Amino acid sequence: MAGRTKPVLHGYFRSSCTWRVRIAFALKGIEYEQVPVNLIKDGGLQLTDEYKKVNPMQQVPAVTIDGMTLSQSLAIIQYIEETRPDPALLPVNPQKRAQVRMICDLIVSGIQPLQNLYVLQKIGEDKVSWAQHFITRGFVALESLLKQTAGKYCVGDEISMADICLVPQVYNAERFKVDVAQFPTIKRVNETLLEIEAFKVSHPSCQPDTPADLRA
Ligand SMILES: N[C@@H](CCC(=O)N[C@@H](CS)C(=O)NCC(=O)O)C(=O)O
Repeated sequence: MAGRTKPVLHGYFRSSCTWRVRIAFALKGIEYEQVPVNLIKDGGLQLTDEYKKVNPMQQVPAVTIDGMTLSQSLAIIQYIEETRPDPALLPVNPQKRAQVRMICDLIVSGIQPLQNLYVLQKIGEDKVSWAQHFITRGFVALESLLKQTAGKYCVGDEISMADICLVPQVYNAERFKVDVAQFPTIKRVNETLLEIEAFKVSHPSCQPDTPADLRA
């Protein structure tokens, strides 16, 4: 929109929560700037006093937009949806909207936090099996829900916030060597979404802070 300065996304190429926001921006055709926050370098730049002023939770993403800074990827995406409504990322039908939110919450509250970096660092040696356990447990539930709600995408045939949450979580599952083929609906919808331009341009393999050896 004319007169608006570009939003600034504080994020990390491989952060699934940051990827959600990149997908939302891409789907809506919103130009934005990226400020990388390296979650690994020097013990994690998200833990610096400087970044704590951006997001007191010391996580990415955070977005500076319309004169304020927001954290929490779904709050950011909801704000973008309410202020830049086209194309819509929530269905009009209240039942479908509820299904979209149910799937978002399952992923955003029920899976991702249990396999987040900070949690895994506390777990220690068992971190891979811990992450696999909670991703698999979540995907068993998600597969069963998607069998009821999915059309081409997570809920029917329109791309929604549920799809924005799904693709980065499948990427995480693959990083932790969870066999996604066990979940045919998740696998099919993910593959369909990965063909869409907004999901391609926002992929972790092609961000400004993607290291050379991980670039596609
Ligand atoms: N609920 C938050 C979760 C944010 C989050 O867990 N971010 C991760 C990357 S996906 C992070 O910054 N991890 C850094 C750490 O654990 O120290 C959101 O949706 O934005």
